[in-house]
Amino acid sequence: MTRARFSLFLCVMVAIAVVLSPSGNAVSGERGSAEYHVSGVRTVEQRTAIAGTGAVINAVEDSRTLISATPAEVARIRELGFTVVAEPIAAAGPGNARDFPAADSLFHNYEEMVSAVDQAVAAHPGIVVKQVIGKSHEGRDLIAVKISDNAAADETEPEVLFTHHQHAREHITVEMALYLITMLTADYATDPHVKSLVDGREIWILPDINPDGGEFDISTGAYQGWRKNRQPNAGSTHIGTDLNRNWDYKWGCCNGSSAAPDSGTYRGPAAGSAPEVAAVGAFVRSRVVGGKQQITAAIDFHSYSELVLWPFGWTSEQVVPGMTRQEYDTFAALGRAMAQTNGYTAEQSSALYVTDGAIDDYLWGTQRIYAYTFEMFPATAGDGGFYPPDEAIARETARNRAAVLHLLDYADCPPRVIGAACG
Ligand code: 0X9
Ligand code: CA
Ligand code: CA
Ligand code: CA
Ligand code: ZN
Repeated sequence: MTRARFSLFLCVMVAIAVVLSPSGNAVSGERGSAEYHVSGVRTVEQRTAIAGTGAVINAVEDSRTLISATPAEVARIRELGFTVVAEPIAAAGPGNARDFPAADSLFHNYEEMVSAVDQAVAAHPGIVVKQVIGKSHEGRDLIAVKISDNAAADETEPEVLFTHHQHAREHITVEMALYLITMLTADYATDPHVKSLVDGREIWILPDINPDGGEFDISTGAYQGWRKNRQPNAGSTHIGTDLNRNWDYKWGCCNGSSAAPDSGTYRGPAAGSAPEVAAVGAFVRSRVVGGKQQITAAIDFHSYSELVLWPFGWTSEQVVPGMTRQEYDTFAALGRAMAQTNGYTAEQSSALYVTDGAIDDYLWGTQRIYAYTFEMFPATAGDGGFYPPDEAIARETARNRAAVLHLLDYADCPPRVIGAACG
């Protein structure tokens, strides 16, 4: 609906004291796209066609696919011959809460995340260092936490990168970062495996690379279903770039993102146009020391669907320029080994649907970093989708402990996982 009709709608709804649906809840501006079911979807080609309209694919079920989409994207999916049915929308809560709903208070908002990091630095000064690597569009600090022995010094140890919260509504990924910080520091004194990895690696954790989107998502007391950052778009009233379509490798190449600013997968006007992507990208490139990228392995955490994904996302092919058979086999073997530990499904990311401009393709394609995407709990919309209850945090973050330690184990030489040598 138009902004004017929308305001009228809002006034009427408030006046008659009816509980507002979030699609009508624009206290802080526009909400994320509405959610739908597309039925009869069985193949990756069908999903890629649906994603090609710019719709966000949220989950893949047996024959249905759950999406977030604008009205124009829904119309295009219907033109493709699919049946698209709107999902019921949860009721909204009180306005301007600027925090998680009380029932989900264990989740960390941005300020709580920063104080948790500061506490870890204070409690373990030798092995935890905090850096500010840039600012979000709205001016929040983008934080990197380094964990290693002699953390203040740049030593010649394999470096590993964990990135979190590219997508605003995927709050459990921030909890994953805080879990890793707590686990690596608390277990350092008692667990020889953790100690040897902290001593022998330089571990970079970026707990929240889309703080503006995350704060917007919880700004009203009702989840907004927001995905993108909060950067305005020139010539459009619609806000936000999908950070995971804005990376500078085959950006916009392959119908795996949208050119429309109102889309959930809007790729931005240029690669790296989002300040958050620009800052994290510059940080990654700053880890090239003496001509050699120090970071060898990475995980970018998302939710939901319980998946371990590897590049490339821009093509359904396994072996292409930029990915040899041996490199693909390394990705697959390490990915499957990690999935063995957490029970997720392991596959090439394009087995889900084609994406372009995603971080893992960038990290591998330009930096030769063995970069994975994890889609965390839950597996299905029925178990909470993007908004699982806070009771799930402890279990579902610890669930990835062994997978993360496994990646750290192989960070000295990922191809070792298939018995291959390193250069
Ligand atoms: O679409 C995405 O960016 C990821 N799914 S999410 O529901 N968290 O938005 C999946 C990305 C898969 N593609 C690559 N990893 N390249
Ligand atoms: Ca909280
Ligand atoms: Ca060190
Ligand atoms: Ca180093
Ligand atoms: Zn995501």
